[in-house]
Amino acid sequence: MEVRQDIRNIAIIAHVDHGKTTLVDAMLRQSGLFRANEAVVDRMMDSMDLERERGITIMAKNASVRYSGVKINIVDTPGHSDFGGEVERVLKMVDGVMLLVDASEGPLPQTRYVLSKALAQKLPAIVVINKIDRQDARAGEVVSEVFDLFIDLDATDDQADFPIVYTVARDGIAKLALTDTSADLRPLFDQILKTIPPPAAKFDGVLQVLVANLDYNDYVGRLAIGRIYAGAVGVGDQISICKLDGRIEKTKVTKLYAFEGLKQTPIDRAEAGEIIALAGIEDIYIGETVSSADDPRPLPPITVDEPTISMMFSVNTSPFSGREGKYVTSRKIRERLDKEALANVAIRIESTDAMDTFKVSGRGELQLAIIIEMMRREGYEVQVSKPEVITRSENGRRMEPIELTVIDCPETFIGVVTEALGRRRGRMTKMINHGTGRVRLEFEVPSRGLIGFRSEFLTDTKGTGLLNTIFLRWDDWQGMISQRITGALVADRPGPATTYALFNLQERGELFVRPGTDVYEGMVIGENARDVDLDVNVVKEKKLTNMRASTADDAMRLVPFRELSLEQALEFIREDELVEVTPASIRMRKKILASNQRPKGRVTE
Ligand SMILES: Nc1nc2c(ncn2[C@@H]2O[C@H](COP(=O)(O)OP(=O)(O)OP(=O)(O)O)[C@@H](O)[C@H]2O)c(=O)[nH]1
Ligand SMILES: [Mg+2]
Repeated sequence: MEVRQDIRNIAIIAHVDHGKTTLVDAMLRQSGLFRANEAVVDRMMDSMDLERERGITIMAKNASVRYSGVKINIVDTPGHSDFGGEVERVLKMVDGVMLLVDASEGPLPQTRYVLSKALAQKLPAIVVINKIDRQDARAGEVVSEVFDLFIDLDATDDQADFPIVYTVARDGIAKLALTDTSADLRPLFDQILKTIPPPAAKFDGVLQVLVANLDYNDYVGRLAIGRIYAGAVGVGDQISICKLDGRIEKTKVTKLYAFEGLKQTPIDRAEAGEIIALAGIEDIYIGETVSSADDPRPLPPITVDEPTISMMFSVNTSPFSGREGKYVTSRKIRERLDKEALANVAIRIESTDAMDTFKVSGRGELQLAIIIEMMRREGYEVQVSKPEVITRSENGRRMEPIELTVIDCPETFIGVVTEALGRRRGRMTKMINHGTGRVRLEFEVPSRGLIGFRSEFLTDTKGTGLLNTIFLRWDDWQGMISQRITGALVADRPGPATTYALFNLQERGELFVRPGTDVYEGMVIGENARDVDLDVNVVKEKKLTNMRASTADDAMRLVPFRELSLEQALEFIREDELVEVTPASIRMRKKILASNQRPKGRVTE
């Protein structure tokens, strides 16, 4: 093994929102990549539309900066637990991590998860305590909580002897002690060069590149991103792709890139230790190895944790099918889902007994909702079922996933939250009172009980609560958990909803449609306050009488209807209902549309 001093490879990992992407921004800015007056957006790495809209990172991405003659390749990762698979696989590209922790919130479930993955790969960590500018920052305490976390995760002495850097990512400031004065990130850059080992590899060995990420570039199409573990690669070289199924495919390198700042720059040749992107290879997937043409040596494939939740995706069978989307057939849907699974190792697609239905499994509701949202923006129509947890059987016993649920909320809500989680078979395991008026509660809850919990929780805590969950273990099936206890208001015939009909229905419960919305028989148009489904006529017109009717419509004041987002609709539906998703609409419907074929009765089991 030899080392090369001119490169460092590092990933930035943390719980959601602790400031990873903001810190990468500051690092890019300070490396002199942009002209002083050049306008650059915030959170530059969050380049996908959905990332910008939601303010979260969804996919891991590469960038690089140069400091003191050294190229630092940085991988920004998502912090939301649903995208944990992204973090696991990109750790294969790096020699160390920056573990970011919010100076007020301290370590949260995903901090633990990503740290455990980094420790398992024996990566050294720099602990970065970010947001020390917060009014409620408690940096000292947070450092000792982080230390406890390392110990709890069986870190080696070396790992637990981590350096600490304090930052205000938003202002681009880093310091080694809270009392230091500093105006930039130099202390952090210096610490990276000091702590993160330079890549070690066999430079004259047989070429081995593990593909850890895929990307697309408008000019050259698909890019396979990975680190060169051994050997070197140049444009024009003959190479082989070691496929996941054991096949070896020969091809030639036509385009090779390295990361410079936010961009991929064409290069002629790269050596072990560097992170590169290869273009022009159509069928290349995550986990495959690029190796020499005549002596192919595959690296162990990438494995990530198993999915915990699944949903059925099927062809839109509503009467409105094909009205708003471009792609509606099962073949199109299957192709799109397969493509997703190739770029996203934490997703699984399976066929089912029904020809036009596919089972899609992932790490959480958000991850699946993001896939649906991307599909509808691309012009797909699809209908999806209520998310279900994946169970397994061990020695003939049915097991289900249990999640550690960490809640941070004002003291006054302890009662409602405990009660709500109790109904969902949650057990409180810890309660910490910081003495600030807020408490931290920890529960063990079956994943099943958490489906649809988030919106209830936000309502219960008047938007002030923080909720974080993470897979803990498999355990015995915890028994029945009741779902939505209200029924649905279901349209009994097609047509446009009328003000008159909606006005008369609104006292029964909350409505999801506005006057003029086209409905069909079996479409869920509202929530019935009682625990039965109710077939209703929403297209009814007022009978014309001899009386002049001009004032009547004005007098009918409608309570504002509630337009459900995709995630809210997924949380709302019951087992006998579906969400219909098209580029223009999100509708909810009964699985069985015809009223006379639907079983009637109370919806509670
Ligand atoms: N007060 C304060 N806020 C910060 C600081 N750094 C980041 N933030 C804010 O924290 C929020 C989250 O920042 P991001 O950089 O998107 O966090 P992230 O860790 O990349 O989030 P995910 O990728 O979704 O996990 C943003 O509103 C930032 O402006 C800081 O040093 N101080
Ligand atoms: Mg981010």
